[in-house]
Amino acid sequence: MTANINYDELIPNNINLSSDRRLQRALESWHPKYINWWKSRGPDIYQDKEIYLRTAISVDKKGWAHFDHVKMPDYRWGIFLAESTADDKKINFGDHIGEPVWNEVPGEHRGALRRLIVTQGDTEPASVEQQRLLAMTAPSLVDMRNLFQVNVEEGRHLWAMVYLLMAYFGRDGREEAEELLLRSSGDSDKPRILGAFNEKTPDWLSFYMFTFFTDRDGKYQLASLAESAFDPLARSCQFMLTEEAHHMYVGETGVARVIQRACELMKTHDTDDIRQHGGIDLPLIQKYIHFHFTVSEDLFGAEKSTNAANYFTAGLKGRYLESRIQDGHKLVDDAYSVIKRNNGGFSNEEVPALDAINERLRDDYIVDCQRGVDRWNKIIADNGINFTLKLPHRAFHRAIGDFAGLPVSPEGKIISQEEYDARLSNWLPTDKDNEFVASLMMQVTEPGKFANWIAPPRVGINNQPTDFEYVKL
Ligand code: BYC
Ligand code: FE
Ligand code: FE
Repeated sequence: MTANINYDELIPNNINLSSDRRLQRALESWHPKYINWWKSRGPDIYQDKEIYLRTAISVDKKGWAHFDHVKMPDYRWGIFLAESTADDKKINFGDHIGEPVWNEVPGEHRGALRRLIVTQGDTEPASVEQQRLLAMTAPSLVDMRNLFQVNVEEGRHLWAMVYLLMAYFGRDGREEAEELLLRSSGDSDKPRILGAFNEKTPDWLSFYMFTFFTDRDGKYQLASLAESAFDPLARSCQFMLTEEAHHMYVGETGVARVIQRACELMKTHDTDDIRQHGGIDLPLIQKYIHFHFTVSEDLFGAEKSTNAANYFTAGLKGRYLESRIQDGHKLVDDAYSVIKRNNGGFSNEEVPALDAINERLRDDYIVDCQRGVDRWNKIIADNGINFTLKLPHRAFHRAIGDFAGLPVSPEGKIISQEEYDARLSNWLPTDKDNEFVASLMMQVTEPGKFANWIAPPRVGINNQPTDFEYVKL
């Protein structure tokens, strides 16, 4: 394993793949199936166009990226693990704390690890499928390029999980690798595993919200898996996290630019009703936040989870930044405060910390989301406009866990089902809202030009100007 990536082979890697003929053959036989999947269920158009993409050339913290125009099917998907931090790396939580990390899968944890890796792997191609049609309505070339960059990297994240399955799970692993290409986002027979990955991403506001909120679940899940005692999983996830940062950046700046444009239109036309001027109004942005935040919250699982407790105790999946937490890292006698339903309202309750692993990660996630929302609100305030975007109460619009199906307002009030149903169209995008957003989605392909509903980005990609030819059409 080296920092530099070998590009001389069909599958670029830093794992010395050519020395393991069996694994190399397994991956090489999966490769054409992957390309097939990419061509039939990846980006719908522009597969033959040159896109200004970033490719990993090293797993070093600095200078790992190389930028060039490439056609997407020629993108070098490969297998990159972060370098080992120490020769004598130790497990840092759970029952096995202090023991050396594993380079093989212990028999007793095989099923659980496989399940975690498959669940993680399943989300990656799912998101590519969800975003398949977006290029057709890209608001600019730089946005189209960002979409494709996210797509090829999610494809690579699938490779990362498929590598683990094939290298460490034998025949079962090879079967799971096939299944990852057979399940399909939104399919009624063979859907993707987790709820959010079967939703539609029909327009660019949804895309930015998805990359802000749902890719951020990716950040927190990957960070937890990066703590794993199973070291190949930990190091795969560490490198994936470096790519994840860009996806969330695309989401945060995308929403920020929609907000900026909304504010400009409000000021120019001296009205809140900017739909007539082709802008996306702030209340509609709020509705999109409600939707994408809540389906992403569900991705953390139930508030109390014995699955999560077992993963932690076994050392398979840790907490966010586990080694920075000041405690014994075993949690056997610890408590954690969890929000519960209580007489028509909510209150906090101490529960065994081991059972609350999912909830704790969701807490970390919500804090991170709020920081982004604060930065969006600063744009509104800087424009002199009196409006505040908010994250809804965590019991609002949930489908997983204690609050699933509970009629709760975004402010956190439990209301009657009738009132909830009557008011839902004020809180979540309606068909009419979606149609309106869809009506704005018109492709803009002239370099340096942007659709009317979104402000240009402040900076281009890799220090290129915003009118650079990011996609050669
Ligand atoms: N939808 O005990 P619980 C990313 C099921 S995103 C459907 O709480 P657990 C990316 C659950 O399976 C990161 N079902 O579950 C982002 C369980 O079923 P069983 C993805 C759900 O296992 C953007 C039952 O409910 N990575 O990378 O503790 C673009 C009880 O739940 C859902 C991972 O998720 C749901 N939302 O927690 C591209 C990491 N939630 O056992 C990529 C790996 C729960 O009763 N996965 N269920 O049949 C995990 O760590 C865990 O599977 C979960 C669930 C945290 C997801
Ligand atoms: Fe990913
Ligand atoms: Fe991502």
